[in-house]
This record gives sequence, structure tokens and C-alpha cells, in this order.
Amino acid sequence: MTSPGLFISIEGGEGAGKSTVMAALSEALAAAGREVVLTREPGGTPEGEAIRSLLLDPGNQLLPETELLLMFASRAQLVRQLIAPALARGAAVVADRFTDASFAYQGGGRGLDMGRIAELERWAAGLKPDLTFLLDVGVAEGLARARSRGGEPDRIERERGDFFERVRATYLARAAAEPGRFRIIDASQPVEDVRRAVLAALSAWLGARA
Ligand code: Z5A
Repeated sequence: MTSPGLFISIEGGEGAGKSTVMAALSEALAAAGREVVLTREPGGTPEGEAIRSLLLDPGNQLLPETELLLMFASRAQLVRQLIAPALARGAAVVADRFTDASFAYQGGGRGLDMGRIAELERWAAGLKPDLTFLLDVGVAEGLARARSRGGEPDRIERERGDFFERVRATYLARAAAEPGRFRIIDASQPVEDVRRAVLAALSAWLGARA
């Protein structure tokens, strides 16, 4: 699917700092004259947000297959209702996670077949981001940050450290396999340095497209 818009996703493990990066990208893209649409996964539509509640409720015992299919159910709705129309009118869509998260969490973390996930990517998502920022931080540091925010951990946050190590390794492998799309950002740096690195990479990418 080609479009006049820009589709940018932000990925990373727990506490990687996606929220800060979303805000920085939104400001920079608006300053460059783009309409900016911010969204998140799972969620981003009323139906997707209902699916998100099902997915993250610690009271639910979901099978890995159910979890994967719910991620793609939310994504199918989001792409058709929000992302594709926004891209068609030339907007910049910035997504807090997209299909790479399904490869990392359900493929790497849960051990589901990557080929099946790729099939779902083609059928249910039907598009890939143009640019993906992978905010990479050590698992222990990311979990400590996420826990320092307080509140009850959700169903996926309750997983063990080795689950998140597999998630991180899968993200890094995907980034290595697609260097044209991914920018790996060292998210163990102070917030301001992360922000600066992301904005520099965005500016270089936009410059190369112009
Ligand atoms: N999931 C999945 O399994 N499969 C899929 O296909 C998709 C998702 C799409 C919900 O995602 C869950 O769904 C998620 C993956 C799974 N599972 N988990 N667990 P989410 O994105 O909504 O939830 P999250 O990843 O748990 O978000 P998060 O922990 O809030 O991460 P974040 O947004 O990157 O963190 P943050 O809020 O920006 O920062 C966290 C704290 O760290 C905060 O207090 C900051 O002030 C602090 N922080 C941030 N950056 C720094 C730096 N550089 N230094 C020091 N402190 C920092």
C-alpha cells in the first residue's frame, strides 16, 4: 500500500520511554507542516480499546493464540478505521507499537510461529510502518522504570524476566534484518539525549525522502 502520508511506529520493551518520544515526534512533524495522528496498540479505536482491556486484565487467562489473534483484531480495526484514511490524506501517523510488537511478544516471548504472524501481518494489517524507532534498554532497567511509576502491573507486565529478554532479542534481530526501516535508539541514556537522538534520526530520514 503506498500513500502520501508517513507511517512511523515506536517500539521497545517496558519502560523504554515511548511516551516521551511520541511527544517529541508529534511536535517535530507538526512543525514540518504535517497533520499528526497519534495512536497506540493494542487500542486506538473504541473497539480496539475494548480489546486492549481484555488483553491487559490480569484476571483473564488467555492462551498465546488468543492473545495473538486479539492483537491482530485490534490492529485490523485500527488500520482500516484510522491509519489508512489518515495516510491517504497525507497525515503523519505515529503509533505507540505496531506489528513488530506481535513478532517480539507473541513470537519471541510466547514462542508462537513467526510464519503465522507474518501471514496475519499480510492479511489483517496489510501495511508496514515506513520508519520504526526501536528504543532499546536493558530489561532490568526498563522494568525498574515501569515499576517506579506505581500501580498494579497488567497481565503482560507480570511475565518473568526471561520473557522480556526474548522480546528484546527478537526486536533487535528484526531491526538488524531491516536496517532501512529501523532506527535503534539507546534508551538507557537520559531522556533529553534519547529525544535528541530520535529527532536527529527523523530529520535525516525526512531529508533523505525529500
Ligand atoms: N503488546 C503485545 O504483546 N503484542 C502486540 O502486538 C502489541 C502490544 C501491539 C501494552 O503496551 C502491552 O501490549 C505491552 C506490549 C503488549 N506489554 N507489556 N508489558 P503499552 O505500550 O501500552 O505498555 P508498555 O510497553 O508496558 O508501556 P510502558 O511501560 O508505559 O512503556 P513506555 O511508554 O515506553 O514508558 P514511558 O511511560 O515513556 O516511561 C516509563 C517510565 O520511565 C516513566 O516514569 C518515565 O518517566 C521513565 N523514563 C522514560 N525514559 C527514561 C529515561 N531515558 N531515563 C530515565 N527514566 C525514563
